[in-house]
Amino acid sequence: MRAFLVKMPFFEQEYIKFSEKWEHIEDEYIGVGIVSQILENYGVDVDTSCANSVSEMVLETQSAKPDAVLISVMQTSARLAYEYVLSLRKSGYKGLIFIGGWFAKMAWREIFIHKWPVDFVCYLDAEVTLPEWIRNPKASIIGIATSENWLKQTRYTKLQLRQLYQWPKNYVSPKRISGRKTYSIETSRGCPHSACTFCSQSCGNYVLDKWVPLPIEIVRDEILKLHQLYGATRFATSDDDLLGPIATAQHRANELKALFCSLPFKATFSAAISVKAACNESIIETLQEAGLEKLCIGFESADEAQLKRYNKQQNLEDNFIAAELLVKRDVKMLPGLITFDPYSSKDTVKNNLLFLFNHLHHYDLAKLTKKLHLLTGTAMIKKCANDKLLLGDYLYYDYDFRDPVVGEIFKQLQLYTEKVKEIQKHVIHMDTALQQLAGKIHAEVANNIINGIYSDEFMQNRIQQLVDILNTSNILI
Ligand code: B12
Ligand code: SF4
Repeated sequence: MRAFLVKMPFFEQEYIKFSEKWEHIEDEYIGVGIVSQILENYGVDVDTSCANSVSEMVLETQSAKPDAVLISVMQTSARLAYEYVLSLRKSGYKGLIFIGGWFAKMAWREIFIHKWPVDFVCYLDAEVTLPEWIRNPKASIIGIATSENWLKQTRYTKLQLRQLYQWPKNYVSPKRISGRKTYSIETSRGCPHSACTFCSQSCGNYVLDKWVPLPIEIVRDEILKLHQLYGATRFATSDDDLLGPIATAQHRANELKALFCSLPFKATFSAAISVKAACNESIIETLQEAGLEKLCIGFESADEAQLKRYNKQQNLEDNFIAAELLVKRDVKMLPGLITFDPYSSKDTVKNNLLFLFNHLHHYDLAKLTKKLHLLTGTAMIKKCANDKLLLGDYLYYDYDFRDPVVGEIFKQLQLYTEKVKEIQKHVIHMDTALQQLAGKIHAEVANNIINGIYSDEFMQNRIQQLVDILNTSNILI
């Protein structure tokens, strides 16, 4: 069999141009690497797409002449994926089309309801389903829906599907390319909470016990392999929650520390942990000793009502305790803070930005306009639909703000971001102290906007101040 593998590009990646995120997390997506490796393990010839537009992708597919096109889709590339599938069929392609990835996990029923001209949609992980499909694509496989069996598949319960899940036993090391600064590794899958109203894990998580750790020996082998092949010493863990349930989080941190400290070379890693775990100083200390370089941490909100609406596992107090601890221990952070959601009030915005500036001492420009992405299949969608705030469709949902004042604040912050973002691209190359100085300027403008002062002159004045700082630092713009 010849397969053509597509990682659907994102249609919107504007923030990468000025966000500091990309310094530590590379754009490596291991889901496709795993799919590719499984196909090769079973003797399938795999071509991988490098194209960045639908027309190029169609041309590439035509010249690859595959029997099957396999596409990995995230919510943010769903519409593009739909366009590609339609264009491909229009171009005369008659082979198999197979959709997988997080969008498929969440929206597989929608794909059939809307009659996409595709043959298979995988809503479980590839390790669990793909080998059987390669052996016999005509078989009826739980986790791979077709237009004939999808209605039947909707009747499986989460519990039944979870019983199928055996990830550590069939772990597949993803296919890689050389030359990355950071390599992604998995140490676990799933999330022990799996209940946030906006997150995919709350309804697309089929992991047994909701979170499953990979045996530490497998993690070690993968790290050693990546070091030997590519000289890798920096790793980005792809786990939603590195440490799992809070009761065993310290134990897992100890295991990871023992692993990293026993490596024959010095390695560092970035990771996501829960706020609950981050309230525990001993856990943070253990991770720092293990080589933690950067922590992704989902505070999500510093506003009581919003935190409840998101159904996070931590409470407001936990957020402040964790923030204080992480700042005290000088942990580099990528804080998750979703300020704007359909129900945000002026106070929500204020509380979040105050938390960001005054407690986290974080001034990333992208945070000013951080708006909740509504993901198909999540509880938040249902709430917004009931309240008639929902716009768009399952391919890309948007919404109106319930409070028009919040809509105006968002618009003004967007306006400022637009004006300043080219300058900010220079700012991210400055040293930390200067970056903070620039951040304080952003904070000042944001504060004014929240307080209803929309002055173009003030914005221009502060932007000029920023330019002056850059010029005195010999960064010419
Ligand atoms: C690393 C990561 C990123 C990285 C890199 C992503 C990339 N380059 O693709 C960055 C930082 C860029 C990122 C950004 C975003 N991300 Co992100 N990210 C992740 C994270 C933490 C790990 C991804 C991963 O490696 N998973 C491990 C692999 C093994 O699992 P997998 O990807 O699901 O792949 C398996 C299956 O899906 C399946 N599969 C996948 N493809 C295919 C294809 C076929 C044909 C088949 C059969 C099977 C199959 O088999 C694979 C192997 O088991 C996930 C959470 C998670 N744990 O998955 C979130 C996640 C993918 N991200 C998510 C979101 C929402 C975002 C953002 C929109 C966040 C935001 N608001 O800005 C942006 C979108 C980027 C954009 N501009 O559009 C959501 C996706 C929601 C959705 N329904 O699509 C996730 C699931 C987080 C969550 N819990 O909700 N992300
Ligand atoms: S946001 Fe984080 S804690 Fe909440 S369900 Fe998703 S992965 Fe779990």
